[in-house]
Amino acid sequence: MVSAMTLGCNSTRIYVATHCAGQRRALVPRPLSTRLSPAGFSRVPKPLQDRESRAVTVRFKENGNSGAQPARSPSPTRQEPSSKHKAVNKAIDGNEATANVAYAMSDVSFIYPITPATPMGEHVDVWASEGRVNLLGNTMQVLEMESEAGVAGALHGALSAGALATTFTCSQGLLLMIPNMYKIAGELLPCVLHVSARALAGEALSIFGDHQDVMAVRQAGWAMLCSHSVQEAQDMALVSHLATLKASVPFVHFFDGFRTSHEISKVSVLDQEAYRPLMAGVADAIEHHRANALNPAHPHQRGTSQGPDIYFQMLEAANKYYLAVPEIVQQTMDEVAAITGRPHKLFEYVGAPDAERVIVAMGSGCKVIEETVAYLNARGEKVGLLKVRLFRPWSAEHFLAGLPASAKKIAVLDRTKEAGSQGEPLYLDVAATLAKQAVAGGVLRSVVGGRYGLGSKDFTPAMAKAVFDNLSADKPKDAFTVGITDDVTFTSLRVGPEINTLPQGTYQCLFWGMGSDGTVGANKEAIKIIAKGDDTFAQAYFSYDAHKSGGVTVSHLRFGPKPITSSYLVGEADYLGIHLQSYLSKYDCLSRLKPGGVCVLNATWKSAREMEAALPAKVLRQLAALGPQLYVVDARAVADAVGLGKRINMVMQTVFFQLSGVVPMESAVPLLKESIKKAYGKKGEKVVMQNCAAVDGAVSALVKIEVPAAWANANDAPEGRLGHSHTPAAQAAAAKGVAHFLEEVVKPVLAMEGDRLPVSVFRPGGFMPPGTTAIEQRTIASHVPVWEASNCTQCNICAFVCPHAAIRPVLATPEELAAAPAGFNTLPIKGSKDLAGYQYRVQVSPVDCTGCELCVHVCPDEALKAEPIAQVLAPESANWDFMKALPNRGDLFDKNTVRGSQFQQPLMEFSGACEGCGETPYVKLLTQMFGERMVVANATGCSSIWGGSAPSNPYTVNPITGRGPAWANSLFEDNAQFGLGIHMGLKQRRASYANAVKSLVADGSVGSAELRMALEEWLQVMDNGLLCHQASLVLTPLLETEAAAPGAPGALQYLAAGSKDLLEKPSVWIVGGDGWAYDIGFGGLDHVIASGEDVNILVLDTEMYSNTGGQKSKSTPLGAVVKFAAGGKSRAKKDLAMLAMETYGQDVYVASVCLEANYNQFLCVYVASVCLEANYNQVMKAFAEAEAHKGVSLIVAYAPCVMQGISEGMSCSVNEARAAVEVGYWPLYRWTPSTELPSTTDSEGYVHLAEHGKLTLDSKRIKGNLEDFLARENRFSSLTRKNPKASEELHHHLQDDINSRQAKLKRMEAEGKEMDRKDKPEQQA
Ligand SMILES: Cc1ncc(C[n+]2csc(CCOP(=O)(O)OP(=O)(O)O)c2C)c(N)n1
Ligand code: SF4
Ligand code: SF4
Repeated sequence: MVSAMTLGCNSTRIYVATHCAGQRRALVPRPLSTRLSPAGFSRVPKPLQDRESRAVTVRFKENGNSGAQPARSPSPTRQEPSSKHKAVNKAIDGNEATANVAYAMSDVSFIYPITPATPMGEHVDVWASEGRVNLLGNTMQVLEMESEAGVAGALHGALSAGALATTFTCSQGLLLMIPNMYKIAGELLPCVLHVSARALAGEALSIFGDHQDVMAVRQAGWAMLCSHSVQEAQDMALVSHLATLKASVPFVHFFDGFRTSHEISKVSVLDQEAYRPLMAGVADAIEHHRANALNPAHPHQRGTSQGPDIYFQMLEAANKYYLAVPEIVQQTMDEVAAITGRPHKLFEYVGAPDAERVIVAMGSGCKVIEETVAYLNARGEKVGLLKVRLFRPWSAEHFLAGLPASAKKIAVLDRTKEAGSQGEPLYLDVAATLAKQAVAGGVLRSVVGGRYGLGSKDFTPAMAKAVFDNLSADKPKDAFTVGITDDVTFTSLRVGPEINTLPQGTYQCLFWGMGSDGTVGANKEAIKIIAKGDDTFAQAYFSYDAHKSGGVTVSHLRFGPKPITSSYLVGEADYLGIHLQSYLSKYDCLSRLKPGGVCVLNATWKSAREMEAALPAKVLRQLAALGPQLYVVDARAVADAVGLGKRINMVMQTVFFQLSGVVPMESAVPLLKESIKKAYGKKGEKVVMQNCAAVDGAVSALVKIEVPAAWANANDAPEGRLGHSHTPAAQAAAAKGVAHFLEEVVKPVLAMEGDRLPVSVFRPGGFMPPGTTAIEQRTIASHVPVWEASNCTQCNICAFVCPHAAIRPVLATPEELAAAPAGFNTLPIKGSKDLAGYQYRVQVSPVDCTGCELCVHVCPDEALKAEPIAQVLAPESANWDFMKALPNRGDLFDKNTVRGSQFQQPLMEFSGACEGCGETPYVKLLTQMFGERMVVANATGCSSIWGGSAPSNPYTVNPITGRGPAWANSLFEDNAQFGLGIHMGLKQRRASYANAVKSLVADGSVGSAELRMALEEWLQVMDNGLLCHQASLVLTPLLETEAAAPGAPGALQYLAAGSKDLLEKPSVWIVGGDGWAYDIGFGGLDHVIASGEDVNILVLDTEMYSNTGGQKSKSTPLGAVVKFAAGGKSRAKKDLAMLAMETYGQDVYVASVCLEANYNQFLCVYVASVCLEANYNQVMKAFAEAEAHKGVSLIVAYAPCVMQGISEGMSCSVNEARAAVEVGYWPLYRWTPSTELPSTTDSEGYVHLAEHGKLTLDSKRIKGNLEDFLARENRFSSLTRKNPKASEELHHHLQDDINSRQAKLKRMEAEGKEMDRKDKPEQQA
C-alpha cells in the first residue's frame, strides 16, 4: 500500500510505498548478547571507561631495534585462519571491500556523494534497499544528507544516541566534517569514517588520490589507520570497527583514492558471519556505548561550555584513551589475523634484516616500494621499507621497534604537501621520533623527507629506486619530490629507466577506449571472468581524461599465476587494444607496447596498404620497430550489423579473449554471455541478444596484418590541417599571446603526455587562458551533420540547441564568397532589407561535433543529414576554416531573439560535456547574450567539469574586443556566496569609480566638455547593461585620448586606467546544478536570494547529482530510481522556484518604514522556470528579464542528461524535454516581482509600489500522457519493471502533484491579473 502524509501543501507530502522492493525489514529487537555471542567466545573484559587506565609508556631504547622482532621478508608467512567460514576469492575494488565490512558492523550510515568515495555509499544504499541483514540483526538505516557537514552532524547525533554509525567521504567532504570530528572525538564516541583519500581543491580541484585530505584532519583527535591495498581495505576496515569500540576513540580508516578505492583486485573476501565472533568480542563495548547514550532513562548533559578553570584539564583527561590505542589496534589486528590468516603490524618492516637504507611510507605506494625492495635486494642491495598503518595516535615505541637497528639513512615519503612547512607530516613525526631517540642516547640517523604521487601521479618502481639511490648519496637530498621534473626550485630526484619488478608470469594489457563506448565496463567484466580461475590472480585499474564523455579511457589489466600488488600503471603491455581508429595517430599508444606483443585496432582498414595511407610515418616506424602481432577488426561494422551501433565493447572483449588466450574460447564465450545477461538484463531481452550476437560475430571479423619491413623507413609528410598549429583558432591564440601555453601545456596534455611537463611551464595560482578547447579538435563523432541548403528555412534552431557550439549560421557577401571552398554553398538571407545582399549558410565543424545528432532531430525542415565522418572531414573542415575567417555579423540582428542570438559568437564552445548534454545550451546562450560582460561563479558539478577542466577552457573571447566571460569555481557548497562576493567586490569598485567620475564632472575643469558629458551620461546608465555598454562605447575612446595627452591630469589617467574593467555593467551569473542549489548550497543560496543584490542565478536542473554518477538530490522527482534512492524516491521534488517566489517574491517594505540606511528597493526576486528545448522564446525572455532585473534573479532550467536514461538516447532529448513540458511534468513560467511592476500614483500624489508580483504561465495547457513520458526514461521505468504496483501508485501521486501545481500556478497568474485590474482605476486617477 502507498500512504500519503499530507502536511498542509503538496510540496510537503511524503509517499511511503510500503510494499516497495526496497522495503526495509522490520527490526526485531533481540538482546545484543544473543545476537553477537556464539558459545565459548570470550568477551572484552570490561568497558574501557570502567577499567583502570592501562599505562602505555613510550620509551626510547638505546638502539632503536634492540630486542625487536626480526625483520620479515617481503612475502610474510601466512597464519592458518581459524574461522570455519570459508573465504571466497573475488575480484572487487577497495570501496566494495570496505563497504562490506562497514555494512556488517553498523546500525546506521549517513551518506553524501564525493568521488572516489561515492561507491561505498552506493553499495550500502543498495544493500539496505534489498533488506540485507547485518551482524547487528539490522537492515542498515541509510540516509543521504544535504552535505558532508550534515553527515557529520547526523553522525554525531546518532553516536550520541548510542547507535553504531559510519560514513564514507574524502577531500572537501572530509573538510566539511572537521567541526563535528572534534566533537565526536572530544566525546570519545566510537565511530569509523572510511576515506578514499583524495587531493584537496586549492589552485584547482582534483578528484584524484593523495593524502592531503586525511592529513588535514590529523589534529582532530581521531585514530588513523591506513590500508595499502584492496585486501587490506577489508582487513583494516574490520580492525577499525572493532578497535574503535574497544578504545572509545573514533577512527578514520583511509586508503588511496582510485589506486585502492577503484582498483579491482582478486582478494579473499570473508562472509560477514566470519566476523561474528569478533563482534561478539566487543559486545560489552557496544553495550557500554549504548549505556552511555543520551537517554531520558539515565539523563546526562554533554556539550557544555567550560571556563578557564576546567577546560584544559578536561582535555587532558582523555589522554589515557589515546595512549591505549596502539596496543588495542595491535591486539585487534592479531584477532583479525586469526580469522583471515593475514597478520598485520602497526608498523611493518619488509626488506633486508640488515638494511642500511630504509623508506618509511604509507598507502598504496608501499606496494610499489615493496616490489622494488625485493628487486634491489635480489641484486645484492640492502634496503628495506617500514610501512605505516597506524598513523594516529603516533606510537614512537612501535615505530622504533619496527625499524631495523641497521638503518642509517631513512627517507620518509609523504603523499601530501604542506606549503611552507619544514617537512610533511609523516616526515615530521619520524624526524621527531628519531631525534628524541638520539637525544636519549640512541644512534644518530640521517632522515630526509620527500613528496610523491600527488593527485594520483603514478608512482613506479623506478621512482622508488630513485629514492633509495638518493639515500646512497653522501648528503641525500631533503625535501625532495619524485615523479615530476621541478626545474624551478629543483626539488626533484632524477629517475632512471623503469625496472621490471612484476611477479613472474604476469600478463599485462592496455586498452585505449573512448568514454561511454563501454570499454571500461567490458574490462571490469573481463577481469572478473579471468579472476574466476582458481590459480589466476588479477588486477584492473582505469584512468580517464577530463571529458565528461568521448574522452580517453585507458584500462590497465594484469593477470598471472602469482598475487599482483603492483599499484602502478602498466608500462609494457603484452596486449594492446586501441578501440578508436583516430587514437593511433593522435596519441602515442604504441609506446607502452612490448616488442612482439599483440596489438588490436578497431578500424576500417583491411590491409597494410590502407593503413600506410592513413597513418603518420612516425606510427609506421614504431610498428616496424616493435614487430607486433597486428590485428584489425571493424568493430563498428560488427556492432552495426547486430543493431548495437556505437557500442563496440562486446566485439573488442571477445577478440581480447581470442587473442590473449587467457581463457579458452569454449569457456570464455559462455562466460561472456553470462556476463551480458547480468549486465544488460535490466535493459531487456533484445539488448541481451544483440550483445550475444556481437560476441558471435567478432572473431570472424579479425584481420591479421603483416607489418611490412619497409615501414621502418617511412617518411614524414608535411603537417596537415589537423596538426592544430595552422588552424584559425591556433592563429588567434598566437595573436593573443598565449601560443606558448598552447604549445607547452595544452598540446602535450591533449596528447596524453602531460606527465612529462616540467614545473617551469606552469603559471602558479591556477590561471588558465581562454579558448583552449578550440585547438582540441577531438574528432570523436562517427557521423556528422551536413547541411542541405535547399531544405533550410534559416531558423537557426540547430545552432540554438547544439550543446557544443559546433554548428553555426553565418553570413557572407558575394565578394567574400569568391574565395570560398567549392562546397561552401549558400542561400540568400531571409529577413529585413538591411540584410539584403548577404548570403546565408549553416556550417558544422566536424572535428568539434560530437555526433549527438540533436541538430538533425530538431531541424523542422530536414535540412541536416548525418553522414559518416570519413566522407565529410576534409571538405567540411575546409569550409569551417573559411567560415571562421569571415567577419561576425551579429550586430545586424537583435541578440534577444532566437534567430538573432545564433548569429552572435558563442563565447562558450567545444566543451567536454556529454553528447547531447542539456546543460551546455543554456550557458552557451547566456554567453551569446551577455558574454562580453559576464562573470560566472560556477558551483562544482558537471558544469565546472565541462566548463573548466584544465587545460581545456571552453570560455573564449571576441577576437576583436578581447572580451569574454570571466569564470571561476570556488567550491561545491559555497557557490552562491562566492558569486555574491564577486558582485559585492565589483559593485564597490564601480561605486568608487563612479565617485571619481562625479568629482571630475563636478570639478568642471578637467577634460573636455564632450568628455564630461559622456561621463555624466555614463553615470545615469551605469547600472543598465545595454545602455551602459552604449555609453561606454562613446566614453572609452574619449577617455583614452584625453588621458594620453601630455600633461593629462591624474584624475583623468585614473579613470582611463579603470575604464576597461569598470565601465561596463558586469553581468554576474551564479551557475550550478540542482545538487548545489537544492541541497549542499541551499543555505547560501537562500541567503543570497534574500540579499536582494543584483545577481543572476541559473540552476541547471538535471534532477540528480550528474557529475558524481547520478545520485538523488532534493530535486529528484517522486518515483525516480537514482543512486542513493535505489528503491525509488518517495518524496516529491522540492519546488525551489515556488519557495523563492513565495518567500522573497513580494512584500517589500517601503522605504519609510525601513530603518536600514542601505535600503535596497530591489529586494524581491525574479523567478523563471524554463526548458530550452521546449520553448526557445520563453528561455530567451527569461534570460533577458533576469539580467535586466536589478535584484536577484533565479532561473531554474530543465536540463536533459544522459543519467536520466532516455530510452531513445540523447539525440531524442529535445522531444523528451518537450514532452516533459506538455504533460505538465516541467512547467514554464516567469515571475516578475512587484518591484519590477509599474508603480501607481494616488490622487494625493503618493507613489504606491505594486503589492503583488505577476506570474506569467508560459505552459498553460497540459496535454499528453504522463505515463508515456515516464516509460521512456529509465529512471522511472526501472521501478516499473522492478515493482510495478509501487511505481503505478507513485506515478499516480506524481500526476496529482502535477495537477495541483498547475492549478496553483494558474491561480497565481489569475491573482496577479486581478490585482492588476484593481490597480488600474487608481492608476488612471
Ligand atoms: C563538499 C563536497 N562534497 C561533494 C563533492 C562532490 N561533488 C562534486 S559535483 C557533485 C554533484 C553535483 O551535482 P549537481 O549540483 O546536481 O550538478 P550536476 O553535476 O548535476 O550538473 C558532487 C556531489 C564536492 N565536490 N564537494
Ligand atoms: S551533431 Fe550534435 S554536436 Fe554535432 S553539430 Fe549537431 S548538435 Fe552539435
Ligand atoms: S549534465 Fe549529464 S549530459 Fe551533461 S555533462 Fe553532466 S552527465 Fe553529461
